[in-house]
Amino acid sequence: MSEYLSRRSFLGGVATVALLPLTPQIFLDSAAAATQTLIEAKRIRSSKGILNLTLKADETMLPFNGSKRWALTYNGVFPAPTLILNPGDVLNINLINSTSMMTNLHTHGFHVSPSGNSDNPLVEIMPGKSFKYRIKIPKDHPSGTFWYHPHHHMFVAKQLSAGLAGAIIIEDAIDKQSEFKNSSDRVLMFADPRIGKDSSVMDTYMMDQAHGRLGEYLLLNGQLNPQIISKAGVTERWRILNACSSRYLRLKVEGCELWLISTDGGRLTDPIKVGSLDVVPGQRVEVIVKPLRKGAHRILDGDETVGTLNSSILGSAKFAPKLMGTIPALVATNSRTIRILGKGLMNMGDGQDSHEMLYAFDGSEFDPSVINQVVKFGTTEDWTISNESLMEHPFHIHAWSFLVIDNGDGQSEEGLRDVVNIPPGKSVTIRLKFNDFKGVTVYHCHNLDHEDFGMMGIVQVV
Ligand SMILES: [Cu+2]
Repeated sequence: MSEYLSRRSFLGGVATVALLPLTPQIFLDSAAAATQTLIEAKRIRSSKGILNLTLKADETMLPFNGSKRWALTYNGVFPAPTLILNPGDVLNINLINSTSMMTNLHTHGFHVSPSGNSDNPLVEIMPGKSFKYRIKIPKDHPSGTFWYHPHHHMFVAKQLSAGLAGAIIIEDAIDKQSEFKNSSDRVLMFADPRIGKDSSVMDTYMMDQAHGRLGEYLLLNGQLNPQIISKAGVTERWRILNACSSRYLRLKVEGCELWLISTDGGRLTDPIKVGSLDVVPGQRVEVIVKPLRKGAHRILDGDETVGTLNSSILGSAKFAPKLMGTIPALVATNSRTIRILGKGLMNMGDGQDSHEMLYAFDGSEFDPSVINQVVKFGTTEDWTISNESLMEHPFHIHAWSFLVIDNGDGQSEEGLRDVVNIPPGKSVTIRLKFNDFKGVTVYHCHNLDHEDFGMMGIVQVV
């Protein structure tokens, strides 16, 4: 807990004054903001095992708080459409790049091939060009909340924070059971875009990137402090996604019980009651929200109100599903250590930061021609990521989710993850089974400015 709080106070205090703003402010009309009802992204469902979709990445002026703000979007909206798929489906996406930068697409959390025109982070789509993705989802793929966003090295933080992101839901038979089916099933995408009238919102400078860029406001589905209105007899089921480039979230809902039912990689075996939700950049959690009284309940990130739940019902709404999920029991036969060297940022306490400029794993910045880790297909490995720096880094690997064996405090964590926080001065051990796919993919820091600096490596499964 202390690491999150220290980072929050660190970023929320001295540092942000120096970092913001870079662009002309849009002044906020809080009265107007308070009356907005949450808008959820359009849902596009697969049919007969296929979902065909064209996504156009382009510059867009989005409505914001009675005015407009500049953004990059897929198909002119933020959040981009939510895609609903079943295990065994094929997802065909024709991505048209109408931006002025190179881009590509990552299906974050998917256990699919990382090669060819599947979830390949090394694809390059030049401005004005398009690329046809074909992503085959295995028949035994877990149900869960995943997402899509660009992944071109050196452009990830600016493109994501400017607005290129959408959710993906994989549904299985259990989602169609009444307990899950009779729920609100909302996607809540948290993002903190910088607010301005032109593309200068993407401008940054070295210290800004060293911290990881933050936006002025934490928005919920692109809205400032929206309200969620619950319906009588409908369980509030929230799929929470941290789509911020760098911001760590600690979420609570006043006057409500929170029951965690899924982490990044799928459902838990049983719901777990939690007091708050730590969601680091890139992570997802799925929760059941049970109000303990009728009326308005503030949704908080730390002490800040980011939305409201208006409930006409009490928490007596039952949620006791017969089936949840299965967490694999894995035994590792090999282990390796990846080191985060260099001190990173140091708060000198006088408003100044000292900075050791090394954002890399094992001291080597990302080089697309270098294979950093070679793993034997079918094996299960323990990876220990040791953080010798003074900063937190959210560690992410593509294509394979993992168990957290040691979270840095000697404790394991529930559920499957594909992003895990590595606290400063700690070592975190994750367990991964490299099954189903061979090929090359990446692991990286999901503070995306760090990734763009070179905090990324290549793993090859042979
Ligand atoms: Cu990092």
